[in-house]
Amino acid sequence: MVHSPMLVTAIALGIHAQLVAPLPRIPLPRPAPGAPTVAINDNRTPAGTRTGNVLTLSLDIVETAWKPEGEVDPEVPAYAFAESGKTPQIPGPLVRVPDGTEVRLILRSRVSRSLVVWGLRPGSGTPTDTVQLGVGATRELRYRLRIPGTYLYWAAFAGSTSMEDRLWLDSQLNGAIVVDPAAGSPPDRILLVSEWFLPYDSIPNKPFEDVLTINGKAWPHTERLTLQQGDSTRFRVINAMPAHHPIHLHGFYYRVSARGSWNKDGPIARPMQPVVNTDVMAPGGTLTLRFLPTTPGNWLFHCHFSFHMDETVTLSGSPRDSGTAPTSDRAHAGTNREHQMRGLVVGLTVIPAPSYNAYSATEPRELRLLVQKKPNALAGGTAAYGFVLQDGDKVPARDSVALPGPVLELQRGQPVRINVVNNLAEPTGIHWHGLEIESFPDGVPNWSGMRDRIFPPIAPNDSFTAAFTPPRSGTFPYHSHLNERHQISSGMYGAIIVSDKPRDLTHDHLIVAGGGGPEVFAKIESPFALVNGRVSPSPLRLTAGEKHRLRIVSIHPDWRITFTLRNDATIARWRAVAKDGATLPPVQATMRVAQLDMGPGETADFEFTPLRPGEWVMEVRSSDSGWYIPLPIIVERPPSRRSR
Ligand SMILES: [Cu+2]
Repeated sequence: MVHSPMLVTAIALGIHAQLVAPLPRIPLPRPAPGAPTVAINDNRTPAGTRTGNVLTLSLDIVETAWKPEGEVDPEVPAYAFAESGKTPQIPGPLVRVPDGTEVRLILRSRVSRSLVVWGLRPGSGTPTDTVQLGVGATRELRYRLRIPGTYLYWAAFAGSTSMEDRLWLDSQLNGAIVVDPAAGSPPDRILLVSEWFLPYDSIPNKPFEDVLTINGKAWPHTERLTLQQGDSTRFRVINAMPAHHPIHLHGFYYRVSARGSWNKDGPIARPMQPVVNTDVMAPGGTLTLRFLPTTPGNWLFHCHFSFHMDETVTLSGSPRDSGTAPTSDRAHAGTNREHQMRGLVVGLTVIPAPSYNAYSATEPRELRLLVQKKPNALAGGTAAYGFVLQDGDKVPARDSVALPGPVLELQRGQPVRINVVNNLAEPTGIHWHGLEIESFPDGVPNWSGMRDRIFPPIAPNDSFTAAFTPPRSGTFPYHSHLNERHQISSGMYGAIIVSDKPRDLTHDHLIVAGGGGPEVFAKIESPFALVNGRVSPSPLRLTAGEKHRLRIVSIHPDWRITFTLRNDATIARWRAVAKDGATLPPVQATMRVAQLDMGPGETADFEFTPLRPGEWVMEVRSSDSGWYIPLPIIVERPPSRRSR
């Protein structure tokens, strides 16, 4: 298939259009007449028949009709795997066996295109281990699954060389493979991420239709998971897409016990396991994690790229074929639906334990945080949306906006009540990302909270008070959790620093990289990004021979960002001390090269001791698009020597 260079770039970057005008929608292909309807696979029931250590499995590839969203949303054609004689499934049938099982597989094509199948025999690490499947062909395979882990088998049109070649018809040929250790695995859930992508070169600004799903459904139609407060929960996440995903869990940290790829996996030794609330999955990657849902209520597990969880990735509203005008529920549904979450979001409801007591606190500290708008403040003349803290009775100017938002300096263990006043002309909701607090103040409109007490969007001219007690010292972002691609891009982000004692600002520095205006599809070379609120940020001043803490917050909604601390000659070395606000255990707090790649929502703290005076720079660079913002770092002599 041939795409325009811009589209190829867009696919490669995983960046999609920022739409200003109403969406031009694309006529969708229709499923073939009589195509079987797909069954959604929750990945709980292993396929095939296992006798002793032999699994017998027969898989067909068929053309199907699939509803990745709701009942009134479009139905699209997609090839899918089916166990012979059973309903085709998206994702494909789950292959789950104990280590050492022999697989006797019959693979049959019932479609009109030749295919190539990858990953049936994972663990070898050999991506060239493929099966060619001609039109109507049958192949019989025997092999042993030997290395415990989480994997993906997948297929594509013959001639494809990677997952990137898949667009829509072959995009759902994905299935999970789990090889359990002989002793078995604790209970878990498998979440497989896939994309159905229809490019369409003749409509500028919206040259595609796209839907992203988890186990075959997109939010708000993804399976809602019910967990018990205090019950250890395990997920195996499989990314069947050629794009990264910063995977964020609200309310809790998770422990990563394995990071793999579709054909290779292996455990991380327990002392080295990252404990994080956001982790970037690689294209084709897998992530095995567990967490303890210690606080009841509604929580989210989602991709933190705004364009993987918003209207960019829904088919709702697309005409179903070229002869039909848009008849979607969205076309009839008021403006409220325009900004709801879509795509890669899973809702978790944690049922309270009998011992649960609702949060209460005495003598909270009161903060008043205004959400405001300043016209013409950003690239391209767009308005900045952002925050400003009110100091006492002095009301800030209605158009005052701090970029990034003011640092919320909180004290560990001290109750706080943040009164968020919405001075925008649109609703919002503010999320205190990474803080282990109650669900209700967590800030996801129409979701956070419990039972009949659910957080509503903060309406224009209304306010909301988030009451919580930060339990842990560290660096966290706060940001809008409504219409994120617009509101976060426009400046609705900042840092929360929770401390045990007042910070020494001469040795404790904050670097916040975030949006600098909503991106315009045709201008993706432009930064649309800010570091500490500026395109040319003010230098940080450090003292030679002394230890400094650098707190890095990556909160651009659209981009992964690479941070590199260097001078003309060399990249610096620094000591990692915290990730996502959690202090690293000593074995992980190692000296390392001062360069890292961070997705939206991640924070990382480092200790840096520059040995002598000089000029350094923190290079802040989009990992994908190449925009670059240098943050100068000036290392001065210690005062004693300076005064000589
Ligand atoms: Cu994503």
